[in-house]
Amino acid sequence: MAIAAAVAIIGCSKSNDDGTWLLDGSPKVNAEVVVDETLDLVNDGFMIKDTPEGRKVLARTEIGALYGTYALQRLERTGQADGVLDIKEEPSFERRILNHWDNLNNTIERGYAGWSIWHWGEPVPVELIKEYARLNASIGINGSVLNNVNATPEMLRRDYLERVAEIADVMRPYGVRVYLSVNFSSPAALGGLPTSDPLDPAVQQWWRSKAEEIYSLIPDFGGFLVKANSEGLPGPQDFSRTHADGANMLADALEPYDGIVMWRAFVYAPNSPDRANQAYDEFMPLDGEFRDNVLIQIKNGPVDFQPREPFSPLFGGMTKTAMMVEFQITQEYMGGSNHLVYLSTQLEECLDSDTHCDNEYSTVAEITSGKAYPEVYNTTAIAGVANIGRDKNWCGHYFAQSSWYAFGRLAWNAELSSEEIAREWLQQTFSTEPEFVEPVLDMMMTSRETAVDYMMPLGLHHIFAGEHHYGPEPWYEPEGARLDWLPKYYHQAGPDGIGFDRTRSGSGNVDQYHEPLASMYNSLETCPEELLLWFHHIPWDHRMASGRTFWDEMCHRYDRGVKKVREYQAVWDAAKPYVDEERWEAVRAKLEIQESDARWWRDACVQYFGEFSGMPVPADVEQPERPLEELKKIKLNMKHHN
Ligand code: GCV
Repeated sequence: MAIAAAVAIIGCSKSNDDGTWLLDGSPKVNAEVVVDETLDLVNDGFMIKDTPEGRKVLARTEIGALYGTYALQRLERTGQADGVLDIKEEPSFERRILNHWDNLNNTIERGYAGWSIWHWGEPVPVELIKEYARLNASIGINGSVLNNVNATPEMLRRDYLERVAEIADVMRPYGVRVYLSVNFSSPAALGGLPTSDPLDPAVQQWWRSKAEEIYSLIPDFGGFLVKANSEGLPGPQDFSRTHADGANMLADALEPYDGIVMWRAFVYAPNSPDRANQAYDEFMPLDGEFRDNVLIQIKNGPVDFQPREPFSPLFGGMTKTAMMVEFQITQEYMGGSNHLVYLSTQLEECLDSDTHCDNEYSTVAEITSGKAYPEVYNTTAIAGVANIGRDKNWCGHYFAQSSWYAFGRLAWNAELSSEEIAREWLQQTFSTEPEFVEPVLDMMMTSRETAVDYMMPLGLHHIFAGEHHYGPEPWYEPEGARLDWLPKYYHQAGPDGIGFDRTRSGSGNVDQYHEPLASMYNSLETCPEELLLWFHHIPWDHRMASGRTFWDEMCHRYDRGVKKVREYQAVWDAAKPYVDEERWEAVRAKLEIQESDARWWRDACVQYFGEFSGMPVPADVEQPERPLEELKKIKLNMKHHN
């Protein structure tokens, strides 16, 4: 297999007027590339060395050589290649995977950048997919789940599999393997069997034959991603079997081909007293019961990709089962492709979280990269829900590319800092001028906290509009709705205060964490302020570290968020000389929307919650512009389920 010749870096992508991409063509690195299978390198690692014979990129595999070439190019472009280089890099996670929530009709669930790049039902867009694969290779991403976890059984139909094989052929030279999401009732729905019971021999045989068929078409097929018994999707529990029964049956079918099963822990039953408790409650009893080629794919937080959540307690809990983190790069809960939110700091916060499990290696990154329990991890993986579509700039917002980029970089090296990732992205994308880089870097680095402030400060969560998860609707309560899909389930606002009591006198969720976290979260005195309403129900007049009452503090945070977006607008205005007109104007226009949305959030939330607190918006913050009744009438046309 030839190494893919062209080198491009996500940051260098730039659209022209007819919607095609001007990608930087060939590698401009000045080095000899050597592939040597005897080198002491893990996986697709590489070395960059200055030797008496000149600069060399050394790798054990061709893909490793490709990664090394991209890495050198990055160093050159960011002005870091001038000294003597002696670099060795090996990936933190073996499988670095994008999850596309793309449907076979080319829509994308929670996608904000246009239709699916796979162009289902149309000729395979070879050049587009090559570019996509090349961008991924430039940051080390080596897997794509092509279809939505809300998977239709049709995905496994022969004609679609042939199509998947064509896509796999295009991506293979760039080291990107394909995976598929599967629907658990495929044997019945697609295969015509009377059941999809995982313990039924005919069902097991159906999956074995399907695996054989897939591997005959795609010899390096990665494996299955499964959402089962979650949000109405079928699963083993429909047959009174466990998640382990279901996952293991699929794992056995894939095992002869080294395929893996990524079994999601995103499960929650309607009307449970605390949704945050459920994944842990369901999966902990199954710890150790999964096959070696199963990984439990767990969202970073226990509920659902909220602007801020604590890490999922499962990461510290399971010691006999391989786990992987799932992040959401698409901004379902952070302004779609309209808001500038650099997600790297959120990813880093989770990866660096110390679970305090009983092991020398206890952070989420250390556990899921297999350091803590190496005997349990046959392979390691990390996933990000893609924010990619057919839009000219791939992600709908030029800065949303930075989150895709950061996911890849952190998946490759979980120890990188968000700041160095942002800096290199800016330098490659826009300009290396410090007058540009430093203020824009600061904007990126604070952007997630800013979004938390103007949407859900101090541990608030899931108070989104029921229909679209874009704007605020803390009052949303249609008749007959499922309780845990209502904002009030999460904010619990009343005259006595606000917040979800997950302490020992509430849902007890704190005890899913190891000490000292459990007691720290449990106590109002020691719970970090940014998670206060996640763990506590707080009286409105509770005194905060700032000396303000809780109510005043909350209003200040909302207002701070709005003001910060205005600062970003000024930063971007000053950045004009360094950015081409098209991209500058596109980002400017999006910041204008973001500022208006931030006001919408602030004004809706302070007025709505003010009805419970009975307290006025403090005089030293900007007063709401539009009355609550007017804001309640806003209905966006962005339909999708829950
Ligand atoms: C793909 C949330 C989203 C759903 C998504 C689900 C999941 O509930 O709103 O769109 O479904 O998470 O991760 O499975």
